[in-house]
Amino acid sequence: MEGTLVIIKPDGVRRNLIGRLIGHYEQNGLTVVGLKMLQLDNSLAEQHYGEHKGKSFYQELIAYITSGPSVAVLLEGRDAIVQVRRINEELRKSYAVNTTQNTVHGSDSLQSAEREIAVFFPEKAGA
Ligand SMILES: Nc1nc2c(ncn2[C@@H]2O[C@H](COP(=O)(O)OP(=O)(O)O)[C@@H](O)[C@H]2O)c(=O)[nH]1
Ligand SMILES: [Mg+2]
Repeated sequence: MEGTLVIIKPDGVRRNLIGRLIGHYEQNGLTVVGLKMLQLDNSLAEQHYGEHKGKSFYQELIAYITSGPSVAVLLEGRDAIVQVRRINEELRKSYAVNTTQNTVHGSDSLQSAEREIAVFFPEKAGA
């Protein structure tokens, strides 16, 4: 079983999409094994999005992701990382507000998943 991190971003929470979004992952055979609502502060946002530091959209991204509560979801399943990236493409087509406010995050590789799970679910990391 593979683990991956999803974040329901502030625009998804604000528009009451949490249940619907998580439903898509569950309907595709993925299992929720961790779930927490939190508002990212600057330090956590910079830890999560550090790879983008210096890019033109970085300040906007940090301001947005800290603008309201998010929901971190730890999902498990066969090929969970690739599956979630595919599901997120479809979800963004339906729900994204714009390039920044794109509703969902998903880990993009095994290395990212391990790093991100350790950031948001330290109690479950390395499982
Ligand atoms: N305004 C703006 N935001 C961006 C752009 N590229 C990425 N973002 C935001 O930054 C996040 C992280 O970017 P990236 O890791 O490349 O995309 P992801 O892995 O598909 O989420 C995206 O989900 C968007 O919220 C861009 O060109 N312009
Ligand atoms: Mg990314």
